[in-house]
Parts: sequence; C-alpha cells; structure tokens
Amino acid sequence: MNPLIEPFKIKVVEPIKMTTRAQRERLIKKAYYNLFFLHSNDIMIDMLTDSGTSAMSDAQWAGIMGGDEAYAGSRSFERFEQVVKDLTGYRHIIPTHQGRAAEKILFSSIVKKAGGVIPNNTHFDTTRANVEYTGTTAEDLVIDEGHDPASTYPFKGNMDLKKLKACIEKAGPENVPVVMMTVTNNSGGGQPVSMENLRAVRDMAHSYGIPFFLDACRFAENAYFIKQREKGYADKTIREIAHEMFSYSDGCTMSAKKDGLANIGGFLGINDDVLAQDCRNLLILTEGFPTYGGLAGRDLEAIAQGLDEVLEEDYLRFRIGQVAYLGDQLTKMGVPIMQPPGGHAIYVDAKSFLPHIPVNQFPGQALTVELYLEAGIRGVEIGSVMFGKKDPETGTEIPAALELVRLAVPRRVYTQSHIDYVADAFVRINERKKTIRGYKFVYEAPFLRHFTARFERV
Ligand code: P61
Repeated sequence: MNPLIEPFKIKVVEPIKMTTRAQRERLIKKAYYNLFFLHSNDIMIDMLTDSGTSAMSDAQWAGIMGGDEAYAGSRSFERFEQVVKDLTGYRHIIPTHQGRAAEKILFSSIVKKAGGVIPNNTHFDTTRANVEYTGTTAEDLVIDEGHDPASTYPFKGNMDLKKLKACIEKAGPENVPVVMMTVTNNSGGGQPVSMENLRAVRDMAHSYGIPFFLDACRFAENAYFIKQREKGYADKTIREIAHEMFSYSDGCTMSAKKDGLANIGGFLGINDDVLAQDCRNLLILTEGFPTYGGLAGRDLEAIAQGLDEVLEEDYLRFRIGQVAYLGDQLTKMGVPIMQPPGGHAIYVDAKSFLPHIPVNQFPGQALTVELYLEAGIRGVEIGSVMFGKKDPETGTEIPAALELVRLAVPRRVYTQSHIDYVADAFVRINERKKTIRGYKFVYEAPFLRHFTARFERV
C-alpha cells in the first residue's frame, strides 16, 4: 500500500446532506433531468467545476481579516501585486473580479480592428466568446494528439507549430493581435503544455512581431506536469518552473478561482506600458480603481496567500495524484476516460461507455443523470447537449465531436474516501449500464441551451 494522504488537516467542516436513491429520483425528475436545476444542498459530491470551489487555508482566512478596504492605495493590493510580480515577473498587475473580466479588458484593448485572428491551443468558452465579441476569429490549433482521447502523449495541450505558422501566414501577421496559450488546456481535457512548446510558440509569435499571452488559470498544475514529465526539470522547484513559463510570455489572463485557491478573483499581467495603460483605463470604467479592480481588499489577501500555497509540492503531489487516482480506478474497471488524466478533472468518454445510446439521445447527459441517481454526484456533460447544433436548413441535430462527462475535482475539498465513493458509484453503473436510457429535449433555449434545457427519458 502506498496511500495518498491529504497534506492538510480539517479545521472547519461543511456537512454533506445524505440523500437516498428514492429522494434523488424525485429531485432529478423535478429538475427535468438537468443537473443545473438541482439545489447544491441536494448534491453529495459536487464535481461540476474546480472554479471558485477551493477550500481556503487557515492562513487565507487570517489574511481575510487583515484585508485593507481602502478605495485607493490599499496595502492588500500592495501585497497582492508583490506576490504576483515575484511569481510572474510582469511589470504591470491589474486585478479583476474573475478570469473573463481580464479577457474582456485585454481583448478590447489589444484588438485594434475587427476581422483578425487570435490563435490558442484551445480557447476556453469565455475566452472564445470575448475574442469573438471584438469581431475576431478564435482559432484552436492544438496538436493532433490533443484530439485523440486514447493518446497518452505527455503534453497533449501543446500547440501545433505548423498549424500556427500557417494560421499567421494566412491571416497576415498584422491581423493577429496576440497569440494565446491555455495552461493547462481545459477544453482539451486539462492537458499540460511543455516548456519546449511554450518557448517555440513564443519564438514564432515574436518572429512575426506578435505578442504572446498565457491563459494561466492552472499554471501551477501545468508546472507540476513539467516537473514530472519534461527532461531537465525534475530538480527545479515549482516556483522556478512557473517563473520560467511566465518569462516566455508578454502577459497573461488569470482566473484566481482555479490555481489562486480563492473563491473569486483574477488578474491581468502585462509587460507593455502602453497596453497596460489602456487596460487600466478600461478597468476603471468596468471593474474599479486599479488597486482593487472589482475585488474587496480581503479577496486580494486570499489570492496573494493562495498563490504561494499552490506552489507547494506536497499540495500539488496530492492534487494531481488525487485526480490521477480517480482516473486509474475508472480505467481499471474498463470505464473509458480521456487519457492520461488531466490536472483538474477526469473526462469520461460517454459515447464509448454507453454505445447503445445514439448521440442524438445524449449519452453524456444520460451518464450525468445516472451518477446523480446512483450516488448524488454532479458532473457536467460536455458533449452534444452543450456543443451540438441544429442544422439551419433541416433543423436536425449536428452532434459535437465528443460526448464527454467532466468530473472536476475541487481543490482541497474532498478526501480520498470521497474519491473512492465516486469510483464505487461507477462500479455499480458499469454493471447495469446496458439498462441506461437516453434523453430528449422537451425545452431548449436558442443559445447556451445546456443551462436551461428540460429533458425527458426516451
Ligand atoms: C471551468 F461552464 N473555467 O472550467 P472565470 N480560462 C479557462 C477557464 O477554465 C475558465 C476561464 C478562463 C471554468 C468555469 C466556467 O461556461 C462556463 O474566472 C481556461 O470563470 O471567468 C473558467 O474564468 C474563465 C465553467 C466558466 C463554465 C464558464 O469550470
């Protein structure tokens, strides 16, 4: 036995309301088989997201009491700014209320005219939406291995350099305001990007005179994978690796709701003085004065402390180990998952797990409902409910490329026995999977339909 132990003790607890299968049958029916309609009190293990769901440490809570709520020149901002500067090396640190606010401000300032292109390994949905809002095309250029759920390539988040070159040449470098890289690549399964690839993408972007930015939400998890998997990094600290990652970029957008170990917050890091000035001006219009940017002073304290704690190797060993442990349990019982396990979530391949349910009856939705019924677990469908479209001429469903169910693991929230409980639910679902039925819409909104859809069992 080599048990993975939690590198923390529990000082405050939040009770989980236990429910029975009969209760859950009633609750999910009342929620029209859409897990977004459930009350969080009726969920036993919530794996909807790792965003804003972290458990904060005693030091973070202590920092909250010391928050300086001064409108201008707050000492909490000074602490936050120093921590982020030490970590990233950027010249300008601009706080925002969360990641998408940083995206909105960056793209509104850096895109000078509509009609251009912004490449990324894979744009997260808020990033894509903010890029497209400026009249710019968002291009996803991840390597081919990143599209193959079974590939165990160690850096499936890497950008395809050939595709990047072709994209820049086709658009013309003057029409590419920035090249982005998402670390880890959330929409591609939480897969890491190698240091070598970051360096090569930076070199290519700079050779065309284009700035290079990171979407850095899960930078510490990415740094840990580099330490584990990339030659030459085994003896470096996570801080050194993260610092090197940031050093190749001209700035970043960040949601502190992930690797900031905070429940809210984000920032924009920028080297260019003129761009930073433009962003600050917009920040004042939409978020607030540059020493708080839509956050309370106490939030800045929590993030500053969280950004130190997230670099601790014992924490990351447990964090990445816990996600991998869940992935390994599922793989052992023959449940197909996106390989290798990513940094923050396991993605179950629902199409291969439930091959008897056609894609137009939403196998991913069927599996999320079944996980709730079996054990009160909430995952999220990332398949044709979320990304399927209607053919504008015929009205028939065009399915998504993959039918996945994401089980995101909140940071420091669940113990190893909670994870065993999740794996155990799969044992029982696996045994009776042939009896699971598909779903059909009884209501769907014209856009972002997954949030408000109502379903019926087929
Ligand atoms: C998530 F269903 N992620 O994974 P904000 N970049 C990246 C993210 O993962 C990300 C943001 C930017 C979430 C939350 C989420 O429709 C959804 O602080 C790589 O949430 O603004 C967020 O950061 C945005 C889930 C967001 C969603 C939007 O669960």
